[in-house]
Amino acid sequence: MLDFEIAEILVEDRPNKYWKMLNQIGVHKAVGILPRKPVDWRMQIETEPWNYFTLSRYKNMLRDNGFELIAIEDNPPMNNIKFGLENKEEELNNVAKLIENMGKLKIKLWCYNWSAGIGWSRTSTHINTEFGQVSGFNVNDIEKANHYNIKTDAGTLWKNLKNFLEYIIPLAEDYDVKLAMHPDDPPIDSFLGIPRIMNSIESFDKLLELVKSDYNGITFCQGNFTLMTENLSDAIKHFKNKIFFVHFRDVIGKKNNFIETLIGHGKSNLKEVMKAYDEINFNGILRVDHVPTLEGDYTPNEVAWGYSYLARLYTIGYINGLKDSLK
Ligand SMILES: [Mn+2]
Repeated sequence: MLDFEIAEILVEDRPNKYWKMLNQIGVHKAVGILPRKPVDWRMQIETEPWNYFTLSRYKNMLRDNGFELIAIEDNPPMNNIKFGLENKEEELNNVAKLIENMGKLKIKLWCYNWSAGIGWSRTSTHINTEFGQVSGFNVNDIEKANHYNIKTDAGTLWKNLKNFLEYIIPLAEDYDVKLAMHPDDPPIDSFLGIPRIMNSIESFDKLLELVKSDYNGITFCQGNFTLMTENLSDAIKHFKNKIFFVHFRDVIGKKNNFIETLIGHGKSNLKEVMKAYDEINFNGILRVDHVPTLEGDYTPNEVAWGYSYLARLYTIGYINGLKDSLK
């Protein structure tokens, strides 16, 4: 039976009319970020937004405006941890603080990634399509780009990930916060000279074996997993209850060259996808991921692109329709 919760990612530092619209179409849960916005007119930036007080105030702001904060999809700086550099201790302490404070505030899921150096990336940001402006990636566009100035290899990234999980999973268990690894986006072999390791079905199998725990799981970002396999619904059935969090989106193309799409226009068979979630009794958290910007739509200033509201509302309707069709 399908029993998942739709939660929307809210990146703004104050309520807006679209939050109300989300409430009106039945979305009352939120995935949050770390609230880094200036807190007063001196433009004083929140330097440690993983602290209890800051997270608590953020959670209250969401609560007072119709949303329960149930997940955080953001992290303190982690590059030193990922690369295994000497000054990683401070970063580890900050991640530990985040997990502890999330636990105290009953925010029970943390979405993180192991993309070292460079996070999710696109080579084009405003491609006009029949279904709005979308982002895309073409590896040819970065052929001549300078490489990142740190050398590492896949083995080192795996070793550092194992060390990290051995340190953080026991804390996550104590504080009842589930870890959900997001794939490298795009899931290519290396990016500007830095290997990527969370980029295949097999690599996620390996992640789950590294540290066995009910708190070690996956963010099933459909837009990435559909670039790793020809059969997205089989991948869902494969990972079963290790899928803690779903990013619902779609793409056209291959991992070296793709564009994002309005839901229903991509390469995945979404009806089969929803049936697969039904079959595994998915009861985690699901959010809409990147969407096209429709004409005149509003995209929060806090994010680059892909989070305009009208197409998100459209996608939620689409998801509810798929879900209802299985009742
Ligand atoms: Mn995603």
